[in-house]
Amino acid sequence: VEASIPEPQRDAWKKFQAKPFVSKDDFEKEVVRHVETTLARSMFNCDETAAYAAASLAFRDRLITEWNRTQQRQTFADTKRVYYLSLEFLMGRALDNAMLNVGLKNVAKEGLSELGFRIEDIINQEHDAALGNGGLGRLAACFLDSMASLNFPAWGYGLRYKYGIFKQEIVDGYQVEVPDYWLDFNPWEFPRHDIVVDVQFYGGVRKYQDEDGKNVAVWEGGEIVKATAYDVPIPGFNTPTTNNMRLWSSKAASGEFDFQKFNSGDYESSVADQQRAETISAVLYPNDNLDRGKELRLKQQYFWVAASLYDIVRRFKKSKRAWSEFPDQIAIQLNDTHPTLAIVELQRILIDMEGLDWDEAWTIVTNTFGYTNHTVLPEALEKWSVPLFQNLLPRHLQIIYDINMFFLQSVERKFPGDRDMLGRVSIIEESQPKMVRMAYLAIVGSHKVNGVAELHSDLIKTTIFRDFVKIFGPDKFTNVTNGITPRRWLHQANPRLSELIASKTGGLGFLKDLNILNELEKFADDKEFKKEWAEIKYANKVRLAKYIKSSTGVTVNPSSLFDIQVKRIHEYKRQQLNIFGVIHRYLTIKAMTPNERKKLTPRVSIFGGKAAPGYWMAKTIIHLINNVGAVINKDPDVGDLLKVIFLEDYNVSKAEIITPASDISEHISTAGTEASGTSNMKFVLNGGLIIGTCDGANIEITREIGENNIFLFGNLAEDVEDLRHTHNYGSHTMDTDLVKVFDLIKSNAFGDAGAFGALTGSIEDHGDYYLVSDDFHSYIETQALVDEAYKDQEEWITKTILSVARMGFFSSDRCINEYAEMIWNVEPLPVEKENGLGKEE
Ligand code: GPW
Repeated sequence: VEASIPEPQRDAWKKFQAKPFVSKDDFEKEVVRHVETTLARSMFNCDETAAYAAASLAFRDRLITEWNRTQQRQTFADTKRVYYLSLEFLMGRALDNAMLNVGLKNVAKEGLSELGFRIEDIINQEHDAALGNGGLGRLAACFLDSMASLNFPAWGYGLRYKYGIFKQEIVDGYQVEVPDYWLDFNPWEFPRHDIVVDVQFYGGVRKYQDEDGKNVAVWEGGEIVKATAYDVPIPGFNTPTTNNMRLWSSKAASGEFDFQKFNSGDYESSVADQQRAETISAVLYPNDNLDRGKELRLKQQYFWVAASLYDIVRRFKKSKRAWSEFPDQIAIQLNDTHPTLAIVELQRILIDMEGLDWDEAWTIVTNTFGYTNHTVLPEALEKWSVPLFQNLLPRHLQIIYDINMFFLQSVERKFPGDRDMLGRVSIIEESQPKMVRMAYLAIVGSHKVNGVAELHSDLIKTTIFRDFVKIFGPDKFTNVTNGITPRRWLHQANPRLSELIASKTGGLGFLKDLNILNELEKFADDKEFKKEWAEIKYANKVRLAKYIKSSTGVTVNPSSLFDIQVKRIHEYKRQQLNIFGVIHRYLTIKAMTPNERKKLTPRVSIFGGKAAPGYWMAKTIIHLINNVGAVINKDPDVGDLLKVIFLEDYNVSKAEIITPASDISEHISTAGTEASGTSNMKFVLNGGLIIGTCDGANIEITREIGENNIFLFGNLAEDVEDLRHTHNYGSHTMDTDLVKVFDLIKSNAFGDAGAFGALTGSIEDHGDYYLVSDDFHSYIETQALVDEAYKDQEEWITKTILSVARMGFFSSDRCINEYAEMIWNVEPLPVEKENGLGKEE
């Protein structure tokens, strides 16, 4: 059905087209209208929740108007688009971001104030959109911000989980998980009940030859689940471009429960189908850097990939272009291996549904996809059992076997007789049961593979994907070092710092061209500037201290050195090294005379992060941190010299308060294990220094800001293998200071030591895989250097200014431009400034 309005009537449409508000009065009018109509309330019962809802709806309407125009513009221009497929989008809050990106926060602030509200209180009403675990999901969110801000025609595709990452509560020092039901009221999504895609599962494949002797495969039977689109507008910063994030929600094909069964009294099974279908998009898997191989997860992956590809292909077909032009019009980026089935699904669409031959289809497929790898940890590399696959996606498994056969034939031609090589690179692992190696499938089906920091991209080429470099040549493998959006992580999280920088660099231009920060170098020794700089840091620490007081009851002195480690809890990230270091500091303080203590630098050690619910060792680390805090925080010998804080439920909105308040932050993974890290970038950009290992992006941060401005310690990635070998087959001698720390733990100083036996044992008795003991001495010594350096505040402040000035490289805008040029081959779609775009300075 033609839904387009005929020419003669279009003038009426144009005349009455929605006009986005610009002025304070128009904003207030919209808020009052939403309170009184959409929300059916009035000035007599408008609480902060209602005011948040109305303000958000006012901004959402505005974004949707720009979203519509952006989509029309992009469709009309008909240039190449990017689709970013990610199972996680860790967006955080939308209102503050929307206000800042469209340049109307001050307008909203005054408007809300006239209506009787403080903007901070309204912003704080919002529930985080937490559809992700950690770095990988937040990277996807930063990328969406950059793609919109740079005017790239780009969509994100993901799943609309009913429950995002769980909320963490700490009860008696233990992590307790509480479901995160966030959709109660979500003004930022736009249900598209007209965009529904059928997704098939299970069933079987019937093969036959048609009249022309062509092999035909039909995937039939099984069950159908419906995918409904929910669109979330993504506003660019200071540009009308408003891109789209499309999230799919699952429903039973019938849409309703089975009335037949219901009427015959079979209540339970009448809703069972419906529930089973809705389960697909019900909950985000809470594992970070871990693959558990669960069937429901594979179902999520196919559901999301099939709906997204159907949508992408449908849009392409409207253009009536030849299939061979598909990769000229479309780039699809795979955020890790989670969407790798898209490769198989596109091949299936092209050969089974559209009738292309294999080779023609495969050329299109491989030219369309790019694959980003985010880890070398073996336990995180996805593998699916063949029997499970066979049952759920029988046709896809056949296609994978064909892809593998053609691939292995090409390897055989290149390396005749090398049977070992064939076994090593086969997409099918010949184990019991056989497994599909998703990373290998992603490599074979993409034209580019990238890692996320230089060290990591080198490591994948020399370790896990070595053979593939030999097979495809080195040019297929590249690096795109991660970045962060300075809009959220500087302008939004640290408004005062942003304002100061703007005042010295000629406005907010640095938020779109972060290299402008360079101009700050000339203020690194400027007395006045340093004073303002230090005041802002102090104010941010006061803000965090207040938050610590209100959430934990512990009073911390904002003049202390704030030492922060916030990230998912994982043995490889080594929060255990940090807490053992804290215990060592405690022992040192206890052994000192009161006079000696006076020379110490007071420190607050702040931790935050979630453990995967099934990850016992990570939960043990949380337990230890809390118990150590409980003892130290009330020890009168220690007082303000040391406080230990565990902040509950670390998430994006809390990161916005925590990040600007660090003096030092910890990025201390075992060398070679953290692919990149991105919070390292956030902390430095906010005027904090870091202590870190030579791992991930720490190395490039050092190169950019200078080695005098970072505290590096520990063994290098190239030495890890040998050290592990020595632990297991040579002699394993424990660091003597660490032994003292363990002795204190074992004396039940922090509660029943039995609770921590597995943790200390993993280091003393079970090979110390993460090199905690090997790096302990170097860590302690380097922390002592931090204490010393902090005493010279003048020098410290200069270091932080120089560091910020040199962080331009780590903007996610730089990152997106690299993807666009090296991998996607797409160009931005320039826009003229249109009506309604305020630019606040
Ligand atoms: F295992 N990352 C993450 F590679 O946050 F899939 N979750 C994950 O499951 C994985 C990676 C995966 C992180 C990396 O650990 C971090 O080093 C990196 O900065 C981030 O992805 C973004 O690239």
